[in-house]
Amino acid sequence: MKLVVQVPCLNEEATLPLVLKSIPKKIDGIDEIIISVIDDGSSDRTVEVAREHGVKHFVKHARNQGLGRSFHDGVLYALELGADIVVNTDGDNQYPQERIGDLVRPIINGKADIVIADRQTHKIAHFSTFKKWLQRLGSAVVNKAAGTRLPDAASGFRAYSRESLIRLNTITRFSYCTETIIQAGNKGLQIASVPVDTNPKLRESRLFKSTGEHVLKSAITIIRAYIMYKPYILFGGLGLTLFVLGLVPFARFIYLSVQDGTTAGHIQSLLIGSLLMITAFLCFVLNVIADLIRINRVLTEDNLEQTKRLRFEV
Ligand SMILES: Nc1nc2c(ncn2[C@@H]2O[C@H](COP(=O)(O)OP(=O)(O)O)[C@@H](O)[C@H]2O)c(=O)[nH]1
Ligand SMILES: [Mg+2]
Repeated sequence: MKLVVQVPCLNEEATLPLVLKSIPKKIDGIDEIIISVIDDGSSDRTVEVAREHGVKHFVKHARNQGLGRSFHDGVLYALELGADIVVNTDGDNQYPQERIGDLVRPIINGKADIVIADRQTHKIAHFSTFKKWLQRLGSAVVNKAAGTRLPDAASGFRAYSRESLIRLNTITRFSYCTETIIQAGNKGLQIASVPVDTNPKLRESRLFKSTGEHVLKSAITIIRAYIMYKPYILFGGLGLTLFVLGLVPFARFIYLSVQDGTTAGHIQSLLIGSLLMITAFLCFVLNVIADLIRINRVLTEDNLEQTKRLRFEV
């Protein structure tokens, strides 16, 4: 079994040595461990530092492309190297690389396709109560969309089997974390969780400058995932709500018109009711279109899966 440990890096010269030194040299059940560094347009000495620490495999972006794209390119590179398992860890030494052996175990034993390290965010000292609560809420929403029960959906310390990587197609550019879970859940892949203790924080998150930005970007990713995988929940739910709301003014119009023996003075209700009904109808139409596009995407993804199998066959 070949394991590729990939480290996406944007200016990580200070912390990368700690990460590289703590990646195990030997893991039971793994014959070869390869480290690959994805340099996402770093302007510091990240690449030189990695070389000095023995890294031989690099994916390089001349310009910053974002973590999502870096993950995507790193995965294709690892598959080209013939990886059976790909572990992703961050360059800021947030995650305990010593635990990579435990992370890959369920995949080696055939018990999981993807393993996500649970950072046990409720125990992290530097997370505020609000951030911990957000973390829980975020994970709950992702689990709902994916049909999973994972404690920590935003963790970037993960192991993926070759099979899962052939089936996943990430499109988000800023982060792949929630997207891969929602896709994997909807494709029936088995996702396991392993509790880990995180290392002390060495620097602020660069992915999100503020909690507000984090919430907004995560919300957009999750809404998009719903539109992609469960359009009926969004459009169907909205359409049904508007339809029921539209019935109220209609009922009012009919009731008052019969009682007064004239429609005069009640046309406003009819108008509002019609408007709500038309909007509800539009939602149902959108639902049908989204579903048709979803069917198309399934076919395209099937195609991509076959292409990847041909390309990465070892
Ligand atoms: N490739 C790439 N990596 C990034 C970018 N921003 C952050 N990273 C890397 O992604 C990982 C996580 O970033 P970090 O700032 O620690 O965000 P956190 O996950 O919120 O702690 C680190 O290894 C960074 O080097 C980016 O724009 N591109
Ligand atoms: Mg970090």
